Amino acid sequence: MSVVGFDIGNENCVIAAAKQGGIDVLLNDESKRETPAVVSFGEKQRFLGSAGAASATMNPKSTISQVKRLIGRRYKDVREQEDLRLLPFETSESSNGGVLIHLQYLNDRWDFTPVQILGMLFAHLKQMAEKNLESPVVDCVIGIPSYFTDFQRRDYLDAAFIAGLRPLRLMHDGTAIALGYGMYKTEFAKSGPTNVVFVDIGHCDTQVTVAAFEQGQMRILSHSFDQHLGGRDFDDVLFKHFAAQFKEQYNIDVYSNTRASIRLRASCEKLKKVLSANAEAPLSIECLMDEKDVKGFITRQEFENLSLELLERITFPCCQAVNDSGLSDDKIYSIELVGSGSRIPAIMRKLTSLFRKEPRRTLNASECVARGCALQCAMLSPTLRVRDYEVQDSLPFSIGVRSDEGKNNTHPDCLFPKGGPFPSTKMLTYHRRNTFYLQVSYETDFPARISPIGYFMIGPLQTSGTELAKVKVKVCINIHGIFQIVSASLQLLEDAHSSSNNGHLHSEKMVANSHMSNDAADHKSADSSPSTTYHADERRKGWVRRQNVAVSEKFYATTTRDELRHAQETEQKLAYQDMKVEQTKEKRNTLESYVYDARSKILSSYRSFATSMEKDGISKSLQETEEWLYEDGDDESEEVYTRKLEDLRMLLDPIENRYKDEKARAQAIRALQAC
Ligand code: ATP
Ligand code: K
Ligand code: MG
Repeated sequence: MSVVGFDIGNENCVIAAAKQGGIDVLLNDESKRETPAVVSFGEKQRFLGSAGAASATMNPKSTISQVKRLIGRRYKDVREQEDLRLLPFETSESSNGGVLIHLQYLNDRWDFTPVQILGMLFAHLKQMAEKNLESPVVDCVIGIPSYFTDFQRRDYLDAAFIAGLRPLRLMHDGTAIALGYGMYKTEFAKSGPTNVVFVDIGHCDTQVTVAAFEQGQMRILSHSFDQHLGGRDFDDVLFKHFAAQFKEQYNIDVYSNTRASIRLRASCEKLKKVLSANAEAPLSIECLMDEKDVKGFITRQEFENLSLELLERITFPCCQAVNDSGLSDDKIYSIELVGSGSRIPAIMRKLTSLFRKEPRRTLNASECVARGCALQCAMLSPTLRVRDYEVQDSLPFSIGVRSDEGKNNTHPDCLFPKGGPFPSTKMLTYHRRNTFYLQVSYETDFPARISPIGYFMIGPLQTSGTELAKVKVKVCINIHGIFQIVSASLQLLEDAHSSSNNGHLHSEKMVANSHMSNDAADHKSADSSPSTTYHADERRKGWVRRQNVAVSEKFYATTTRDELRHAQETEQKLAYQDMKVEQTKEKRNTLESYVYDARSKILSSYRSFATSMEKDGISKSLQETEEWLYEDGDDESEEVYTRKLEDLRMLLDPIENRYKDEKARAQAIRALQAC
């Protein structure tokens, strides 16, 4: 079983695999280290990753990109609407308030959730990794932005499940980067913590993480981010600039034309990259709109002037992260800049003036998230031995638990404060007569719009109904950063006589839900079933009867078990269709090469083994097949190609046999003569 890390970007995905000797980044079919995060629906099959990227301009309505932006988001959210406006495919609000993607495929109308599309991308990456590593890939660690909410994290697990992956951890991108950076740096061992700021600028977002490295361990001190600031926004600055210019100069409105918009945006992205290495760059697009060729030109200086506001905004999450870490400037050892969006030279300058220190680029800017994830996977997986190293992450948000009777708590509302370590478990105590409810939500202003996380029903309680019973609820923020109720139990004090008849005495033991389980199939927790254990309460000279209480959970807008199973079936069907189409293409190619091969053999090696009548017949058949392949037979079923091939073989096989017999005879004679 292989051990891999996935970085799913808005633009690019990277897969890294841990091996005994170190970490390798895997190559895709085009021998590239980065794979576009694209799922495209062709006429008969899907094109995933690199194969799909080319379709973005050809087939914009059926090409899904930036699916990460749609995961776990509310359709009606203003920022979501802004994102959707940039995407050319059709969407609507799903029944649970999320996004639904509509497209035409295989003569049908399909509705896909972002989770399903992400599942397709995962399945593609899984397949790629398996092909590369020549072994199954199931266990993995997947990078996620630190700003991901509970829903988004659950959605990621669901998508991975659809693809048949089992994430051992969803890991904050910044934490993965820090791990890859610090784990093998022995110079950090000696003299107290070494504090490093990691700035990751991707396609759509900017994330800043502060980490403290010590001997054998690292601690994350803070995470900060701007969810809406990345390379894409710099493309947009250029896009707006040229859209206005072309309106003036050529009298075309690219905003009114989807295809023209996509093409101009893609050209602006290229232009931006050119400006990272050159002081000026030309833009030229043939037949952009209304049959007009357009030309433009911009200097790096102009581009930087247009980007002033964006450059300024990069400083905010940096200041926030340093603030939250509680470190003074002199305690920061270095600033590491990663993410391909950070390759704009002005960003380096801006950060240098902010930190009064030039950021370094020690890490591979595009691969460090995947590498860190692979390393974490190796640490969590039993298949590889890795040195002991402790990773302590920090919560990006405060999470609170409120019960329906607010006052009756023995704990603060904000149970898991921002900046606190996780994974983390807490025991809560409630005094109740019967079923009660817990409301779990984010306590911070952000993400206020999606502040509720879930709603939990604890009960029924098997009590007399008149007395208050003590209920202990064990809750946690698990390794994925997801809130869970691990168990709930009722504590009843009984005198020694009544319960000693019951016989079994257990030490404190609870039947936990499958929450902490790593089994992908189990990641949707089932409601717990009640069961009873006892333990001695020495102090009170009696027995505490401990009875497990059922917990049922209701999350806002999540995929249900049934939906997930259905999504998995759909994925298998679609994957089967893709495979069939690929096989058909292969059969067609086999037939085509057979025709060429046979023709040349008939003219050369088989020449003297066939009568001229046979030769004429075969040549005619080959000619016919070739013509058929380019006309009526261009798009036939696998079975038809197979049959055609067999027909040709029937004609050719007798001649091939004669040829082989003759060869064998000649060889035997040679062998005899040699004795
Ligand atoms: P995200 O982290 O937002 O999910 P991602 O991980 O796919 O996205 P990256 O691959 O880190 O993002 O960065 C992609 C961005 O980097 C794109 O906007 C791309 O245009 C930009 N980029 C790539 N090369 C350069 C360059 N040489 N100069 C400027 N920008 C570049
Ligand atoms: K990436
Ligand atoms: Mg990224």
